[in-house]
Amino acid sequence: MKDEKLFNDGFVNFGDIFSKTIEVQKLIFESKKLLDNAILNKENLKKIEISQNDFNDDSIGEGSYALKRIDQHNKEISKILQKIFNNFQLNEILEKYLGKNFKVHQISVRKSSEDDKGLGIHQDGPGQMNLVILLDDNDDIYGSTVFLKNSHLINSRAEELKLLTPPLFLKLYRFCLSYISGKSGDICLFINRTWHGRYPSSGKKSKYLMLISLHAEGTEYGSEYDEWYDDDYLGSLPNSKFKDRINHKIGTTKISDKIFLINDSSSKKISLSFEEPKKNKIGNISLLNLFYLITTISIVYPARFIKRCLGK
Ligand SMILES: O=C(O)CCC(=O)C(=O)O
Ligand SMILES: [Fe+2]
Repeated sequence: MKDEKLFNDGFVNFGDIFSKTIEVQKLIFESKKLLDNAILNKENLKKIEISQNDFNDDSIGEGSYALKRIDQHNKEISKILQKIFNNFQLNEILEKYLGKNFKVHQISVRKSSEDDKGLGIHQDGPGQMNLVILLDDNDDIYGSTVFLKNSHLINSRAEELKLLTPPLFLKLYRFCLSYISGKSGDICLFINRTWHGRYPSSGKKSKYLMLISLHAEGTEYGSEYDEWYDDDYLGSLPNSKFKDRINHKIGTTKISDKIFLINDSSSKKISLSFEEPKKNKIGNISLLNLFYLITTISIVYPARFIKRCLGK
């Protein structure tokens, strides 16, 4: 049932599936506290032992902030995440989507502040999925991750079509966008091939969430802006699925210091199947997305042409 929704829409809310087994309120409290402290000390992160690479502001959209490797920075958060990723049912689901060797990479908390200007429509790496834990009730579009529903089925990627649009377009196309509605503590999942962004804030409240990037077997992960987990932190963890998933040296082949390839196996990887365009039948694309494609192309292409002419 939930599978079907995820594969049709590109995103799904599983609900509060961990409310009985994990301390959700503690996770919410500690995550917000950690990011707020980083924002407060953003000019001097060294003082609070946070590396510059772990902290993002503006680079993920003006008026928003994110802190990566939050489990390494906070023991309570780490314990709760270990419980989540060692959960048998969730592990089964994720292995079905991403293959049994899938890796967990960025575990971050993100804040959309009252000044958030939004994040333009984009896609992320092939086969990537994000696990989202809502840290606030999500009952309106403002400051929420937004999606063009079922756009993961569009054959071409947004960058191939040169359709990476600025946040301004989100307001223009609000009626085409969906967001994951839910309550704080809900666990959601999305396919990063789905065209997505973040809607600007209403100016009235901020919104936090936890974003955990999951990478499929046979794909490369890592980036020049990210740091791998410290050996000291990994060494301090009890042996578990979680420990292996976040350790980039297990089940991988090194491509470079910053990029690793995840070992492949014969297991099925549903998230990667969407990257094979022939399987994504055009009939599956909604009229709304077709409308979005046609009208954005007719705005963006001529605008770019005019800009180029004026620039000469
Ligand atoms: O900040 C957001 O809600 C969007 C984040 C995003 O694009 C992602 O996690 O891939
Ligand atoms: Fe993204």
